[in-house]
Amino acid sequence: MPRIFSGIQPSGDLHIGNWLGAVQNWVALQARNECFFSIVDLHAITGQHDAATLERRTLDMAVGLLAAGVDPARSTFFVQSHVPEHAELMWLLTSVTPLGELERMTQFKDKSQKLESVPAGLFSYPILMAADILLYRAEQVPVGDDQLQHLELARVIARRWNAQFGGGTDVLPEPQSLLTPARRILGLDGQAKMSKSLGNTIGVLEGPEEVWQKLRPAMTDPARKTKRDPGNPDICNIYTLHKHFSPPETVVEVARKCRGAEWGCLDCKRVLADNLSAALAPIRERAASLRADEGAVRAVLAAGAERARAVARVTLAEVKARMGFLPAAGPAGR
Ligand code: AQP
Repeated sequence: MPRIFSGIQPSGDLHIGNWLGAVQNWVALQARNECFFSIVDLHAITGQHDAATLERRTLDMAVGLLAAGVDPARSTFFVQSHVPEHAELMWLLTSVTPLGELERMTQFKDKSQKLESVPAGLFSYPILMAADILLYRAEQVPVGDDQLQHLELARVIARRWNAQFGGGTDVLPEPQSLLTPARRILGLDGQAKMSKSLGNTIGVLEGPEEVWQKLRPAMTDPARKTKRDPGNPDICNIYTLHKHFSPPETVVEVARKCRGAEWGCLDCKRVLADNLSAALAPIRERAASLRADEGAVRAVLAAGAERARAVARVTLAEVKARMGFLPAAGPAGR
């Protein structure tokens, strides 16, 4: 079976952009692939890191993903920092990562612009992402649009490492991306990518009232000033979300009533709020029962880390051997 790796940061609540762009795909891929899914907490400290909330957010992310359908019986599901080989491989890969490539990363440019002091971790984030993938020799990586450039860098790193140390073989295979049709979901501002750190999200586990309170002020067609003006659904993010959450006949009705000014934006949002809440209701219900037994969630993550480590140790040992390190003898070598 093809091997897949994908990760998500516990930098905030699981949102519908993550769900449509990545997690729904993860769930579908489990049936016919060997999947490794990780909550990448080491990545989360490259942004606004709050030590007081990291543990809670990591557990909440685990609950959200399990509730969304990640199945630990079929997939290896774990927390990145529980597998120390990720950080070690990252360091080894820094030796083949071109500085110029890191400087080109648009996510680094965007995020660093907003900071007074830029942590080095934000700059080297793509090397850790490459290590995450290459540690499991994953062939495919389901991602949204935003991660494509990082994935391309992971391919460059694999290529350079293989050329230098692979001895004529692709010890670290070059990973391919797997995109969903929802590769870039916009936030409630209708402009930026829906992003945990931008506060423009709808959480997968939010209840109907919270969803409605967030959708009510959300951006629509900016040219539509009053209910009596005809709108243009093609430039309206609410209409895009209808395409993901409403049945096809409703999508057609929304477009017609928007263009004909039969519905105001609030009417249209009300229908979306109901459909979106209904689609996510089974996930919310499963999350509530998972929350009631947090010990079981921690146990799932512990078992996943064991399985992940068994694979990670083998790759790391081969990488170190090929890079010429003296193998550790005694307990340190086990
Ligand atoms: N808006 C989005 N549309 C489609 N896909 C998205 N993804 C994230 N946002 C969207 C995909 O979700 C997966 C997990 O993302 P992540 O949390 O690891 O990193 P991210 O892309 O940086 O997500 P956020 O929400 O924007 O987090 P912050 O604000 O902390 O950086 C990835 O596959 C991603 O492509």
